[in-house]
Amino acid sequence: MNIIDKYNKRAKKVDSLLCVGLDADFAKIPKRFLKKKFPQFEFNKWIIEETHEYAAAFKMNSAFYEARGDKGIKELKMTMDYLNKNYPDIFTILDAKRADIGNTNNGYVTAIFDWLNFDAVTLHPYLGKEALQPFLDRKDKGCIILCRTSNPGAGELQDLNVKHPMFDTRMPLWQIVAEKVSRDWNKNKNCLLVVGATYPKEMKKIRQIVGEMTFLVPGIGAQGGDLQATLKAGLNSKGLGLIIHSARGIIFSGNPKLEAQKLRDEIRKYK
Ligand code: OMP
Repeated sequence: MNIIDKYNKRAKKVDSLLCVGLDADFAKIPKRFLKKKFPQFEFNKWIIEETHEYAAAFKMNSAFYEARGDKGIKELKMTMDYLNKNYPDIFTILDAKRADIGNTNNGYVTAIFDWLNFDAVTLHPYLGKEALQPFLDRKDKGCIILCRTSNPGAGELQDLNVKHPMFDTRMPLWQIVAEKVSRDWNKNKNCLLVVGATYPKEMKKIRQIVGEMTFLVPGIGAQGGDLQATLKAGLNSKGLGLIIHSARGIIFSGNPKLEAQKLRDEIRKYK
C-alpha cells in the first residue's frame, strides 16, 4: 500500500484529519508522570489512549526526546513500539527536519524508518533532490518537505523572489519548492509538504500548484492558525489532503480527550 493511502485509509475510517502532536515537553508534563520510571512514555501512552479514536495521525518532535539524552530516545522508541503494536493503522510522523548530503542521509533513513519504524519524516529541501534521494527512494515511507512553515519569520527566506528554473519569470521560493517537489521529487508518490495553518492564502496557492498532494499542517491551537480558512484553502478534490496538527493545544489542555474530540468535530463541521 502506498504510504499516503495508509493515511487516507485511517482518515476515512475515523472520519478525521486530526494529527495529535506527542511533543512531551518534560517541563510541562503533569507531575504525576514524573514519579514514573518512564515519564515521557507514560504521558504519551495516556495521551494516545485518550485521543486515538479521533486521530488519523500522531506526530512526535524529536527535540523533546533528544533533550533528555538516552532516556528520551529510549522513551521515543517505546512510544513508537506501543503505537505500532496497538494502533498500527494510525499514520506516524517523526518531526526531525532532517536532510544532509546523501550518504549521511542513509543513517537517518535507517534510524527513523527502520529502527524507530515511523511512516514519515519532516525534511528540509535546502540541499536539493540529489541529496534527499535516500529518503525519496523509500517508496514505503513518506517524505514531508518544508514548503511554507507556520512561524512568524517564515518569509525571511521563503518569500524571496527568485527566478524560475525553467521560465522567464520570478516567484517566491516557497512556490518553487511546491512546484519542484510535486513535479520532480514525487516520482514514488511518497512526498508531502509542510504548509502552516497560519498562512491560508499561501496554502490556497500551493493547492493550485500541486494538485492532490497531502499537506502536514501545523499551527492550529497554540500558534493561532484558523481552522476554517485552512480547510477552505487546503482540502483536495477528495476532501482529504490535509493532516491537521495540534500538540500543545491538546496535550497540555487539562482534558486532551475533550480537546481532541472538539477539534475532530470542528474539522468535520467545516469539511
Ligand atoms: P504546537 O504549536 O504545540 O501545536 O506544535 C507544533 C509542532 O509542529 C511542533 O512540533 C513544531 O516543531 C512543528 N512545526 C511547526 O510548528 N511549524 C512548522 O512550520 C513545521 C512544523 C513541523 O514540521 O511539524
